[in-house]
Amino acid sequence: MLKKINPTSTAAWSNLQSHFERIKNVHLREWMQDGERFERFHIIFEDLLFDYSKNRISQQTLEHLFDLCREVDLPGAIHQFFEGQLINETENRAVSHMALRSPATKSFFVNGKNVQDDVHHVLNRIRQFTEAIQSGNKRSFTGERFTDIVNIGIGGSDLGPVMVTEALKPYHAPDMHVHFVSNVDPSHIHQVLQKINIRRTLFIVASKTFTTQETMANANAAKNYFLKYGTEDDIAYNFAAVSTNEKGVQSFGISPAHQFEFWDWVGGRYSVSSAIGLSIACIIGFTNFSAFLDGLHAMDQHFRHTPLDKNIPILMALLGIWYNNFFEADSHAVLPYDQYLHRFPAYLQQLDMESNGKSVDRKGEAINYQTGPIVWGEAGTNGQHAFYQLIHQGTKLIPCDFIGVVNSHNPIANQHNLLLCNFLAQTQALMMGKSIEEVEPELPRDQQDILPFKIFEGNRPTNSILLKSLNPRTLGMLLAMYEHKVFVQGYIWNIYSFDQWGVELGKQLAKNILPALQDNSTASSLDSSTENLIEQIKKWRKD
Ligand code: G6Q
Repeated sequence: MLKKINPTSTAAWSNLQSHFERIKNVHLREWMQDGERFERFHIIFEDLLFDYSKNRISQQTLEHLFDLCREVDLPGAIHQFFEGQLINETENRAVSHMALRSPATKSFFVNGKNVQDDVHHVLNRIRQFTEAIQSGNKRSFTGERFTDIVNIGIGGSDLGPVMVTEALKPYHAPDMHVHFVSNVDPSHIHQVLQKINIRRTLFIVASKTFTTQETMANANAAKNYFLKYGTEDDIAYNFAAVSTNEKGVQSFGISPAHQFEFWDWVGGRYSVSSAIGLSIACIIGFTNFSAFLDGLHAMDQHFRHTPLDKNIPILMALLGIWYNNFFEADSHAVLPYDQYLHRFPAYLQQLDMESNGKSVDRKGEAINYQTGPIVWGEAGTNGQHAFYQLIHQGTKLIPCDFIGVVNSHNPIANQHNLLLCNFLAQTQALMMGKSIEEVEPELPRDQQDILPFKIFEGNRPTNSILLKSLNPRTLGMLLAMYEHKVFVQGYIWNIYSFDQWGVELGKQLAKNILPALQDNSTASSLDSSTENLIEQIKKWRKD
């Protein structure tokens, strides 16, 4: 059981509060007078650099934050997490995605059982399967090679594979394409079916439960479309499934040879390193998929064994708490300066907001302090031409993570330098701002009236994360870094990060509404807005 300590009742929290009052108006320009600041406030771990010097902190701030970690016994919680204890208490499950990328030679216990044989058995099957797909040894019902993979899944069974396959596009097998269908909107599957040749397509139904409404609707649509060309028996060739629900998969008609299992100790949004990554392995090949798992594992080890003051996920988490709970920042922007990472903010939205968007603590009591921030973002430089105005000059404090990649896969003229100079300039501008004294001399006399609008307050905090290059290993490291940041924050906020009861109510109500939309029955006990919207939908359908 995780400890249940209200962070705001700790001595460290009170010290942080008084410390905040003392330093809240200090400008980053002042902090930056210290020429050693970068030296003290950055960490290089393999090919990943984390620079946190552009934050509104002093060494003293960090000391108070480390005291908070010790007072709530964060090291003890990390130990419980890696020991595979049942820390997802509201679902009575362990949370052990780290086992999925742990080497076969090391035991990894989940609730007292060493799971490494199971994990590596499935990994071996994934290796054989993906190698057979890529080599052409495994073929479609027509005997043709597979050229298209369609992953059908949603939420945790979609966002990870989408993000990773996009991020690792340079590693895709030539002449193979991967597609994703997630939305129950029939237009989504329609668009994908339009693009593929059914005779050369492998459908992967990715669903932990194999009962998710959206996924089952799309899987059935794919099956019905397939049956126009092939027979029921042919499904065995062109469909595969990733699930914990063996029975459900079998009754869908998928052959046991194409079933890949995972376990209830893998949460949906933490499942990208499980068999849910099958579509990734098919498209980038098993060697690259292994390198991705190794990167995740390397960061797991860093998180587990590195002291607080050198531990990247812990520092990221503490900085987030500092802004969220003391500066009252209510959102956090993630801004990747790499086009291949364009789905990274969407992936993090689920990871972070579904985990830490909670308002009841581990004792079951309502919380009276802020928990998870709103996470959002967009690839740079596109974001610069859209919403950066608000980050620079709006009324809200928005801490940002800038993520840059040093070596581009596609060096074209000086474009990559143009990208990186924007990355660096933005973090500099957010930090330094532009004072009245700096603006004034630049403005012609007859334009002095616009002077107030050209001032940048600055003092806007950023983290800079640099990868030497974007490859399977560094991507794995980046991803695990955020996974563990979320763990640390949720633990300190005294919430349960690994359940998601908040997504249930809407699903339940949708079941009640569906019959009313489909026929003339009326849904029970509806409010007047919903009732009238249903009426209008029906009326416009008849028209
Ligand atoms: C993630 C959630 C959720 C889940 C989807 C899909 O942590 O649990 O996003 O991944 O609802 O669920 P299935 O994989 O069971 O279809």
